[in-house]
Amino acid sequence: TDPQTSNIWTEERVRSTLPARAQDSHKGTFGTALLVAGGPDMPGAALISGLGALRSGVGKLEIGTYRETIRAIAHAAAEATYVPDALIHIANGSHPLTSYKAIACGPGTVPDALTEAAVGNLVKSSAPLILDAGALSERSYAQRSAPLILTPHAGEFSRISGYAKERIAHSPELCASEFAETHGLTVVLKGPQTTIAFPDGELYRNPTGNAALAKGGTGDMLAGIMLGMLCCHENWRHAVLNAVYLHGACADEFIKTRSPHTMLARDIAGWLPEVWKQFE
Ligand code: NPW
Ligand code: AMP
Ligand code: MG
Repeated sequence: TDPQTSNIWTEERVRSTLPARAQDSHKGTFGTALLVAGGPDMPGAALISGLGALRSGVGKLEIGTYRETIRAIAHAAAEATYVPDALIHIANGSHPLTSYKAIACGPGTVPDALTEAAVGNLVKSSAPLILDAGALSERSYAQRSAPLILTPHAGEFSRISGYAKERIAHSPELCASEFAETHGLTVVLKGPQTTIAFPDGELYRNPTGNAALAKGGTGDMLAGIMLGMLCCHENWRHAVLNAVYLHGACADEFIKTRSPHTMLARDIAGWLPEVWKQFE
């Protein structure tokens, strides 16, 4: 069993940490988020994560993706602006990263050399950075002052850590916190009970969510929600924890009246306004 004991991120903690949206604020108050997501074969991941971010407190959202993906999704995520061929421009250093409040990379991207090169430059930026899905790889992480947050499921976590899947299944909390402390980053180890391990050993278990989430696209949605939350929370740890909590709470709300078999990842963004309000 894990020597480390986790806290549960409770409803009370969510209530006390969700930010207000100040009456005198403007979009600049919340900043611009960059979401690098989607590929020719996976345009939906950019749309799903984009909707998650747009629903979660950003000031402005830029979606960095392929030109054909922009054409495919722009009508459905009309509030966002777009950075064409972002991976290429980030990888070769021609897209400036200095103005972003937070960055997420990975939903719907493939873990190839181009993504690796882009991630290498994203890690050098000074913004809080979420790496998910295709942006997750076995690599070393240069020291950075802003938070680095990895959001793997158990399969991805095994791939990036080298830990056996059996070990992760048996001791998820120990594995997540060991990796987080060793590499000085935050691990959101996703699963039926998501574990959140911060680099200083602080450890939480998320109590929300259900098997309606066991479906393609839900992780992409979480990455987007977390990106948006980083823009509206002052405390980045609260943003991470509240994103995981509310993502699961939306699925819990869904199955009160509908079959878990039928939920779409994008339904989470549909429920979020009502569910978030319940905790404000
Ligand atoms: P299994 O299934 O037990 O044999 P991959 P991915 C293992 C994008 N998407 N949860 C599992 O083993 C993503 O953003 C785009 C899940 C298998 O070997 C990524 O860019 C969508 N898997 C890309 O697709 C909608 C677990 O891990 C491997 C696991 C690939 O992402 C779908 C799966 O990992 C998707 O989100 C667990 N708890 N435990 C879109 N609409 O555009 C072990 N595994 O191969 O990285 O596949 O997660 O689907
Ligand atoms: P991904 O595998 O990246 O698409 O992410 C899947 C998302 O759904 C994560 O947030 C998981 O925690 C969540 N999830 C998947 N299966 C379950 C389940 N059986 N119960 C609760 N949450 C789940
Ligand atoms: Mg995923």
